[in-house]
Amino acid sequence: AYTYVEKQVGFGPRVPETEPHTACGDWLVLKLKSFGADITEQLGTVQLYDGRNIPMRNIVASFHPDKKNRILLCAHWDTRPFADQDRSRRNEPIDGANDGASGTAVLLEIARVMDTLKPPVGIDIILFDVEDHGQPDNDSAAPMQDTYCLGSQYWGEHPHKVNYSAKYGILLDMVGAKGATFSMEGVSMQFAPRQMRKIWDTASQLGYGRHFMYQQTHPITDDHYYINTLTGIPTIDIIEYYGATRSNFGPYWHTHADNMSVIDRKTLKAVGQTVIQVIYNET
Ligand code: AHN
Ligand code: ZN
Repeated sequence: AYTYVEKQVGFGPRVPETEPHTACGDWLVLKLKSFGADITEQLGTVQLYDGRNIPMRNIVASFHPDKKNRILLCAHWDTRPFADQDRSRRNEPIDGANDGASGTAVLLEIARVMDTLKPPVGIDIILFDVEDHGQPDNDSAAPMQDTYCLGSQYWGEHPHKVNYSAKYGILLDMVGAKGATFSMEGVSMQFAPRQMRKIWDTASQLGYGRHFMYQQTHPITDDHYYINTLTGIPTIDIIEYYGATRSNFGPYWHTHADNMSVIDRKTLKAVGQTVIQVIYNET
């Protein structure tokens, strides 16, 4: 998973409408195909907070599409085009090693494992685009709603398959930072409390209790919010979030410090191993 973070960061910031974004998207598709996935690319247009319409590319990788019993795993693969939480170079895009690349990398590694050992359920991996192009905190305009998560909003309104359904979903967001802890975030607890407990209990059993805290925190408007409200698939978010205030994420969040130096293999492993255990425990 660490090498998959490195590879994505190596393309440069994966900002929509840029060459690194296209190149990384092509690589993700190629890689997932090599692990035996059926790929559906969802191309659309979304409107940003500044009114501009831009192209969007969601990547759906399905394993054992014949199986009725399915689990949805997702992350965003785009990177934020600015560093609005930083003190310098605020208008430059970030590496997004943790915010974007980490969740995508863990899902790639899970896909690689599934190529070797067939899971007992069908799996759909969705890599959402244009998650992190939300209105910056220093914007002169009044704060607006629903400016993040444009790829997942698009998918929720136009699922890649008619009547698509899954038992539940797991979103990975900022799952690679050294010493990260994951709280029981409010939207996840509202829509999928049972799945939440099952996943946290599995992490504890595997010895990853230091990363998975049983403390409940405020709701966050992340991709899982739109999956829950638009499709009804109970979906949880494994996210490094410390509650209290809206922006209480890791100190690297939306700054240039979100680069390879914050990534720790141990955190990636704790999350990946937990999700793999949950999947293979399914019947
Ligand atoms: C907000 O910051 C409004 N929501 C969290 C979604 C997000 C941004 N996840 C990563 N970057
Ligand atoms: Zn972000």
